[in-house]
Amino acid sequence: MKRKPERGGRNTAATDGRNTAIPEGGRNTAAAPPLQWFPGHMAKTRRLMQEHLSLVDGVVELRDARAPESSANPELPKWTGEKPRILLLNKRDLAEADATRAWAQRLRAQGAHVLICDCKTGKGLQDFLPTVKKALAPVIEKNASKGMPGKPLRLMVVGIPNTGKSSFINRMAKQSKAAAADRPGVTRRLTWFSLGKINGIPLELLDTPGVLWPKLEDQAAAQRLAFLGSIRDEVMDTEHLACLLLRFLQEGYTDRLRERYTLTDTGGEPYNLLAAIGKGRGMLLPGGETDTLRAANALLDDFRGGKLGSITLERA
Ligand SMILES: Nc1nc2c(ncn2[C@@H]2O[C@H](COP(=O)(O)OP(=O)(O)OP(=O)(O)O)[C@@H](O)[C@H]2O)c(=O)[nH]1
Ligand SMILES: [Mg+2]
Repeated sequence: MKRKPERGGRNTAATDGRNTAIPEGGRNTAAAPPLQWFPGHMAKTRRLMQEHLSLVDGVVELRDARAPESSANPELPKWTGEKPRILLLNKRDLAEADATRAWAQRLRAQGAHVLICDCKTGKGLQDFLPTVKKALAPVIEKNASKGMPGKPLRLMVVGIPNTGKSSFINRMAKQSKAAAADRPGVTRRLTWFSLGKINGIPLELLDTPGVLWPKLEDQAAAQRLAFLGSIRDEVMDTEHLACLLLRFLQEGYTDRLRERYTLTDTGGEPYNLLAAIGKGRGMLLPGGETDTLRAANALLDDFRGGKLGSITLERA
């Protein structure tokens, strides 16, 4: 279910003034604590995933096509070692097609098995089973040579929060069994799903909760993850985040802003632009002041839901 942000609910830090310094002349994009989100359940999942890796033949990693680099977990290569890895650039419908193609090309050149897909509609997933067959050919061969040709193939589905892991499994399993929703941290335990058979060999997928890593050192990447909704909104200053997104949009997507929010001027301080968006939408507080927190939530929801059109945050 889609959340309706409320005052006093989703992050109020920006409005009570405790969490951010408000520079003279209004809020800007300069001040905010570093973005971090590594709650206890992620630390636990990280441990469990490492333990389960010995049980699987390979890994399916989901990344967000809008930020294929920032949405990669840097710890993953260490854990997976030599195991086959299939990379899904998901949410293709929300990213710019030419940019996604360029990313796929670059990642393939590095030796990865890459698919571009939309797990909401299933677009691109017709290539998944053939890719598994190709990526796991050595495993299939090894099992056969050991006299176990029908040994089930097991893949662990991994990725940072909200990249569409559970949606992917639901699409492939052709049934809605894994809980999926438009917020990070929905899946809370490791669960096996059966996918039927490839050439008579059963295929099983392990759904895992989205994990980040203990310290988001690259704060520019962390901001992109926050824009995408992979960091829980409640731990951030929503207005600050919206201002950062506006600053990015001001650099190449002013047409989208003008169109979506019927603005004539899209320049200037992002906070003033945010206020203009709120004002244009009639988002007012009881005293008549513009409700910039509501405007911030609306902008972030619009971006995440593709209402501003397809936008890629980083280029290959
Ligand atoms: N537009 C679009 N939305 C998608 C796509 N794939 C998944 N979603 C949506 O993204 C949101 C997150 O999907 P989930 O499947 O719950 O993601 P997850 O990776 O399992 O998330 P966690 O369990 O929280 O880590 C849901 O609202 C999905 O409907 C896609 O290809 N395009
Ligand atoms: Mg999930």
